[in-house]
Amino acid sequence: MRILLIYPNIIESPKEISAGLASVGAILKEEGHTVKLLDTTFGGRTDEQIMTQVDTFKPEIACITVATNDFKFGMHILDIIRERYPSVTTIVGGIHATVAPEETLAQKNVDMVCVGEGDMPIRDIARMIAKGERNTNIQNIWFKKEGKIIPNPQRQLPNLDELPIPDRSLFDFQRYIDWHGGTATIISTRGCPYPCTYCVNRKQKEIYKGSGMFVRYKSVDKLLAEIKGIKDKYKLKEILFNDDTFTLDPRRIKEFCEKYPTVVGKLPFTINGRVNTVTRDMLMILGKAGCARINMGVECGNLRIRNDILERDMTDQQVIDTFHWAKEAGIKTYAFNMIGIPYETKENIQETIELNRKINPDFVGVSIFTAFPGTPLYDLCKREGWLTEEYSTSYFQDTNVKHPNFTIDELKKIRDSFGFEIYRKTKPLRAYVDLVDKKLTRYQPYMHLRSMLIAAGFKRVLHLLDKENFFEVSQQDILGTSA
Ligand code: B12
Ligand code: SF4
Repeated sequence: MRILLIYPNIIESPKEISAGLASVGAILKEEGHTVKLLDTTFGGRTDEQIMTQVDTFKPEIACITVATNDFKFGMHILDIIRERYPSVTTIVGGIHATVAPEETLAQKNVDMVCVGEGDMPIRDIARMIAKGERNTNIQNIWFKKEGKIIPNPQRQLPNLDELPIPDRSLFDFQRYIDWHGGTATIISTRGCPYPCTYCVNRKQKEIYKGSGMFVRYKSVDKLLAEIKGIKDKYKLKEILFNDDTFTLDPRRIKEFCEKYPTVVGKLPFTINGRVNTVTRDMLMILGKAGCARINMGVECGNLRIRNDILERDMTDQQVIDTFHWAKEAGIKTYAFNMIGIPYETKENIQETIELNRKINPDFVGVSIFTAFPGTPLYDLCKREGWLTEEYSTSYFQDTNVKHPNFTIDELKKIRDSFGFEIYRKTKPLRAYVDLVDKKLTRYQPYMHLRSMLIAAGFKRVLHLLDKENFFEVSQQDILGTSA
């Protein structure tokens, strides 16, 4: 079958492949299908540009991945494809389809929705369509029949070692690596066990209840073979693990760190950690193996907001110690923060600034709290009447929450001077550059120019001029909050 995968990516920065589509694509290719990717990450977003690609392929199945921010654009792409190719079967997967399947299936040109991990479900769907069969009993797949939704239960979650290696060749992966100044991304686990109230993992855990272990790891040997394969095929300088929380299993980390230098060699890597999963010993081992940076969530300096509202369950001392140990281990640190959290006050934000000053991270990121569907904080904001719109299309520039204690302009102002406030005493040059950059990033043409400059290697030039890597700070900022 001719299967078109669609990545309706619209965010300006950072630019990364969809590991989900790479996984789904690998399965489909293994099954012998002809697979092509339509990727809007680097442009080509007009109807004409999209249809030119579609026309050269003439798909029988269109598979799209959607997150909340690109849901509307993704649905628009399906509309224009369906208009010219009425018999194409359309399947929607990804995080938004998983947390909002009814809404997704209610869209005019959506035939099926994949709830949760799609590796095996897509294999079954493609087999069924290829045989010309009609069966609405496929686990994970929700169908539409005579205007009614037919849900199906979840299947057991797959063992990651039994899945094929994600097919990065569907993407122009070298272009992504170059855009990131030589960084290749990889996922080595799926799932995160923590209950943070703003994160979709909590909902996913609920959806997968009874379907086996939610948190799964690629075995160290398989993972290293995958990294080695990427290193041999592409030109890169660094690996970025996009795992939600890389530091969950100390024994696995130990094995990974023992083998990484021998199998992969001297290739620095960045991970996401969660303060309460990281020990001093672990950081020492990671540092020796080549871990160049660890990203960790601080989120809020106020204990009540951090632990009761966000359910982060970590003390100030834990945060301070962990950032300190990372420095001891020679690992750069990146602190994720949020402002505009429900019930937060100006004093609480000041506490966040104070805590960041204490830990003095090498990089700092802050985002304005956005409520994502499927999370307890989304339900809270909805109940309280704080949602300005269901979804925010621009997580970085805007929020869908109207905070009772702040106007959106106030929050933007605080966000723009957040880095400045933290670094103004310790790193004044970086503090001022950060301030200017932040003020400009609200203008789309600047964001565009900035993306182009990063892609053209301007970041490297800036690094030479400024050892404090200020530009990196603002770029990473846009990643938002994770572990
Ligand atoms: C890497 C990453 C990114 C990368 C790549 C994004 C991408 N599209 O893959 C970049 C940096 C671009 C990014 C940007 C953003 N991200 Co992000 N990101 C992640 C992260 C950490 C890992 C994603 C991943 O690779 N997972 C592993 C793969 C294997 O899983 P998957 O993509 O879900 O795919 C599986 C299934 O969903 C399904 N599937 C997926 N697509 C399809 C399609 C079909 C047809 C089928 C059948 C199945 C299927 O099968 C796949 C394999 O099992 C996740 C957290 C997470 N745990 O998922 C956050 C996450 C997806 N991001 C999030 C957010 C908020 C953002 C931003 C909005 C932030 C911003 N600053 O603008 C943007 C939005 C970009 C976008 N539209 O995706 C939220 C999304 C919440 C939401 N409701 O949308 C998440 C869930 C973080 C969180 N914990 O809350 N992100
Ligand atoms: S915010 Fe981070 S630690 Fe919390 S559940 Fe999500 S990925 Fe896990």
